[in-house]
Amino acid sequence: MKLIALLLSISTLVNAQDLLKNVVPFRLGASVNPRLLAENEAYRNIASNEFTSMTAENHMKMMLIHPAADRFDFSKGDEIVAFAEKTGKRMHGHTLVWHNQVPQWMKDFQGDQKAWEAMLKNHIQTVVTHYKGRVSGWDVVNESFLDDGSLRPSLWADHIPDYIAKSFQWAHEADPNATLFYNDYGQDGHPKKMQAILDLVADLQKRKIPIHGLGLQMHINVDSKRAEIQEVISKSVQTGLSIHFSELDIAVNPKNNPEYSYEASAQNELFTFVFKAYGAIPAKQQYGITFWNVTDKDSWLRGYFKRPKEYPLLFDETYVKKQGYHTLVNFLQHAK
Ligand code: 9MR
Repeated sequence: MKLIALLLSISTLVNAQDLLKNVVPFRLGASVNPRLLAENEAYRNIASNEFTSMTAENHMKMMLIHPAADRFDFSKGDEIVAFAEKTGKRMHGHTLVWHNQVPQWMKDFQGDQKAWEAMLKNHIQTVVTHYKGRVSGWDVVNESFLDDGSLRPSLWADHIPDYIAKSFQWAHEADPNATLFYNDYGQDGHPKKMQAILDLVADLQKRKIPIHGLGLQMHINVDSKRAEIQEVISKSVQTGLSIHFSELDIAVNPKNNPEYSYEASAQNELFTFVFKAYGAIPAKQQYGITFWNVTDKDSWLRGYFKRPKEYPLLFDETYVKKQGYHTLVNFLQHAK
């Protein structure tokens, strides 16, 4: 009996070593959907077993969490936080201020600058206070720059001068212990956007505005240029801030070819490159790597772009680990 128990514990240990989350020294996350967590056991098991950090894919965004001026709806965000707590994960908050997924009542809002500021401040502080102590970090401001580096026109840019700095300040007042991120995509290939983000960080740091991290979304594809990705990482690391690869996926069929048939090798190599590059970041700046969605089946790229033949993640549509998962684990085990 003792021998069987011993063999069992050895095999658990060996299997545990095969989990990606166990071969990386940083947090490994995924963005999740509360309906799938509640209704789909295979999805829930992967979310539960494979990750050490969670992000709400949609349910902490303005439109869903603040549906009317006088009403917040924390129900789905709370479900995700409860799941994260029950399964021992860190919760990352996404996102307080964005030009997208804004409720109609905000679009219709009327008032002078002071009224707009009070409205946004109330939004940020109510949400951050609700999750205080349960959410470790926040994407405070998301996607404020266009690819050419100019400030993106938005409700916030239109009505609140210096809205980025103010948002960080308000979030910090509500939870001084939260790690506060500026989050964006497409810095690789868009050097002016990257520069605008670096200039923003330098400006905030100079003014002692509390910014602690940069989220590099990493929605990349098999044609993304490694040298550009590496440059973005190096420049971001030089800010001294925490670095989060906050929404990683690697599209294999970016042009939405309906005849596309999945070929894994370029994607596997790029996943390995991304994890290797992240592993080279100083440990104290490693907030973690978060995948955007859990499996190819629930990837936003399939739904949002109506691209059925897209396979951007490490689990396939039957909830099975892909070759890329094993390649990565193998690489990381030997890289140690
Ligand atoms: O994955 C999200 C998708 O379900 C929503 O329809 C979409 C709305 O724009 O937002 C997606 O998530 C985005 C994230 O919040 C910010 N970075 C880009 C992500 C993919 O579009």
